[in-house]
Amino acid sequence: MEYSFRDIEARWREAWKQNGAYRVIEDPSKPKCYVLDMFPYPSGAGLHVGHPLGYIASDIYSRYKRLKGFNVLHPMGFDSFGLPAEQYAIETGQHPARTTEKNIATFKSQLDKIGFCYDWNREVRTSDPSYYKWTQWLFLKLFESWYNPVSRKAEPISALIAHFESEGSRRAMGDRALPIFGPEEWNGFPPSRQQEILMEYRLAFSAYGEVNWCEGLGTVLANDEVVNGVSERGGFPVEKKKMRQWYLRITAFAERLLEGLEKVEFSEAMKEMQRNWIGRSEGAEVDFSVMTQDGQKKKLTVYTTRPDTIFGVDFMVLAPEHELVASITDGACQKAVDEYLKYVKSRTERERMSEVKQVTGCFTGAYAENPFSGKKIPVYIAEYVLAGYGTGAIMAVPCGDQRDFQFAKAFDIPITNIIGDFFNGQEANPTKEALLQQSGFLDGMPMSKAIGAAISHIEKSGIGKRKVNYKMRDAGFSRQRYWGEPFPVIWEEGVAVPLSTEQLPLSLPHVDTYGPGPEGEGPLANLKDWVTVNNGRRETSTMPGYAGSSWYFLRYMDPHNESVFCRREASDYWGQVDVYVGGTEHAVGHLLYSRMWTKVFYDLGLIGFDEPFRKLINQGMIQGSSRFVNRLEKFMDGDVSYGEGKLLFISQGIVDRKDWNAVAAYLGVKELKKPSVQVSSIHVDVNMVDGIELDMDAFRSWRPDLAKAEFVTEDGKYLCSVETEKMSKSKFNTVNPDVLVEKYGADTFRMYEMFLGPVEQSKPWDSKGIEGVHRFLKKLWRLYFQDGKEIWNNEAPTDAELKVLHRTIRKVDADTEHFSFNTAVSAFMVCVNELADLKCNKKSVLDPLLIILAPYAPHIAEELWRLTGNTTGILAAPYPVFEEKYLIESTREYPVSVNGKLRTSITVASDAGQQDVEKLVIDNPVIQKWLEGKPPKKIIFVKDKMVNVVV
Ligand code: ANZ
Repeated sequence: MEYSFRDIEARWREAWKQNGAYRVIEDPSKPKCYVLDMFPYPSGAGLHVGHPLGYIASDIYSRYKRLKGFNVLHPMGFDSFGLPAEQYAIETGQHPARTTEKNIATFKSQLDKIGFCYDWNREVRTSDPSYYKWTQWLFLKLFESWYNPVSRKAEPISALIAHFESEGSRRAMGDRALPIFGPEEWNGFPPSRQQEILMEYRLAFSAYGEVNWCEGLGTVLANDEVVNGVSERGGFPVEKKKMRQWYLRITAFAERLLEGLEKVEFSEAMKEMQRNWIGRSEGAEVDFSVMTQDGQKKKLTVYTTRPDTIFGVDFMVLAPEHELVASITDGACQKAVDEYLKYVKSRTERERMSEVKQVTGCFTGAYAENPFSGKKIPVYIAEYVLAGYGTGAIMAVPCGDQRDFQFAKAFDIPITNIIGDFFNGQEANPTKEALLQQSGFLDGMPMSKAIGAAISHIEKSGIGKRKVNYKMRDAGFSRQRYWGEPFPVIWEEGVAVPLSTEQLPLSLPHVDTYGPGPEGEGPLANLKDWVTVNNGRRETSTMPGYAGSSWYFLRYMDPHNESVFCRREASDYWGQVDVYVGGTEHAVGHLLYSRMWTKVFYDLGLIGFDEPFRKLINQGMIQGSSRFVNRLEKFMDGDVSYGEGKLLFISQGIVDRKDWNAVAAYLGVKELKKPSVQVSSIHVDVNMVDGIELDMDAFRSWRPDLAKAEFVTEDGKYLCSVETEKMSKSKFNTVNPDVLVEKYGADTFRMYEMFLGPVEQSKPWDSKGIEGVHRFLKKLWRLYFQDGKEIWNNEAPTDAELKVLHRTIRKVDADTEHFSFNTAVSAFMVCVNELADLKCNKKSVLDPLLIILAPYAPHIAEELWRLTGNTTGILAAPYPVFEEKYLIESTREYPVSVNGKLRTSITVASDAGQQDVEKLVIDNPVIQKWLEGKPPKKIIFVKDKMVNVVV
């Protein structure tokens, strides 16, 4: 019997498929465990070795939990709507549905080769109408809900309507600035006005928002498609344009999203990223007053986290978009202000926030009055104040805030120092420790205390109020694209009317072109017949990528249900995802959205838990190890150029040493005087490099343009340079798992990926070590079969063998539970080496070893398990229980002294007592010599220490 892994693995995979080994059903008699991978976007490029890292980890954990008696849900599916498929369609004319289908088939075949225990019966695809029917349905749930600030819960919009009818708006507003009305007023509003007001409350709502409009491309662009104010593709100018958009009111959940972080096991770094994104800050809104050009006194409200610094305010800054700008600007300043506004329009929000080097702004000619000191202060506009944050206006304190300081310097504004020696005149000091000076009633107070005192004063005197702000914005939920879920709404005279459940799914209609609509809407706008319905027009945007991924973990629980998105009994049984494995790139997008959706569904009673993921494991990135060759661009000696027209590559060592003579020799240059050489470094496919040595023939046949390549080598070898980079097709550093699985088998591949290091760490890929792991599995095989002969047996184990086994069980059990898979792999290697040394071929020892190995190397484990006579699958076996007793040493060496002098040692059973020891001592030939035939006076036995014989 040989370890013919190809045959073994193919056979078992087929058998598992045939007998549905990975089918799971709800089974209340067993505890459940839900292990989930972030489902992939099926890109055209297929999987590289970086992708399966997390999948292997979760697969090991799933199998492990199964062996431990859990009913494990471990599904897989595809996040199959999205931009790349659409982009590809635009370029090639192929329908995204077709390319998506093809890509999924590739992904599945690649995944299957690695031997994952997915229940494919539960596969979901977000672009399937049977799936997005429920995405649309859940969207409508959000649309038909509002956030009640009193109960702090999402509630049906009907409850809000009832509330308006009986009480009016006050208690429903929270601290949002919304229209105030009483019940009579509400009841008197025309229906369209009522709908307008309800839209201000819905959790999925429509409003006018700014999009990146690119006239040149005739389309709306996502933020990351805009670089320095122009389109990434084509370099056309991009400007902000107001368009009707859908949003999710995630800001309503800011506080609960923060609180929820205390209940989940995410890494501290991950939690911090979410907290920063939510960006909670505590402070106050304060009203200053300002005169308009036509002589009216207006309130100018600022948001500040430092009301203690209010006596240090030297000027005010409004966001250029602030509504007061037009009415307060002085005639003399109008031209400058207009020009400045034009400049700001060309800037993205990101640029406005990040570029601090250059201070820009413009004086409006207006003055405001400080409500505390009565001081007159100039009002500016500047891009560093953002319209969308706080109130879009600030009180500027140059001694305490660096941006304000830079602005004051640039615009020559005198600076008031309220912090004494803490301010050095060279830069602002944001300290909270200084004792305040020149600060009226706050004088002498430490700043940290003054914050509270200032707020109390502000509230008491009616010039403002305490205020918590969040950086987070409501999430844009419209894309002017084709390949996404259509919105299940019809616009009837400006009112969004939802489709009924019976009308779902609203299928994505076929289009012939993927270009935008006439006003920059999505491609659906071009389908006149589809858009126009009886009483109105369909929404032509589609939902963003994160719509389908916000709830997919629920659909896996009940994937084929046609009457509900997920039966309550199913979600009650499976509950939260116990372990969620995926990359950190989804830290703030996907994870926050799915957390919000879960909270809404929980509030509405659709599910019974309000955090979707109990524990999150972020697998590290597998980086590519790129290889480069040096192409000769220019070889000059003085004015003479050599090697023109040649495609010449120079081995790395030669370039490193600047050994141009070697190149000269190759080019037939007799004597080199003043060489000047230029080479460029280009990526080569890592698959044709062994270590750093290039396979020159493979290189020549890589591409037709390289067929004539020549090489200046070192000792006949062409050596490449190496760099660690992101693994990507464009860098030619991807390694396809299929190739390694074909060469070494899935078990080796799985174990090797784990062996590379801790799952959560990023690390460069290197195929070299895979041989070692493969040898380990062969060695395991040789414990059973040698030279084609069976050598395993049914003999009873020895203490030493049991000790090796139980030490391994203890380590692998704990390591697997804690996701420390690399150390578990090492433990297996140590164990197999030790058993080989002990010549242990006993089924009684090897069986338990196979069980704990099965999560890691399922195929070989199953094969050996069956070959040694086990009749049921290894996944059904119980996980071996570690027993301490086998690790306890059964005997012990004792030093034996005679009258205090060390004479010999004896081996004593661990549980031996005084009498046993005395007998051993008296029988010992060395001691007998010292006794000279007489009985000893006394034998002193100190357990675990020593024996002393007194003669
Ligand atoms: C006076 C002051 C004095 C401030 C001082 C800071 C330091 P968070 O919420 O932590 O980011 N600010 C308020 N609204 C702004 C906007 N729309 N655009 C840009 N900046 C804005 O910080 C809030 C602080 O950022 C506020 O407190 C305000 O400046 C500024 F020594 O007010 B502060």
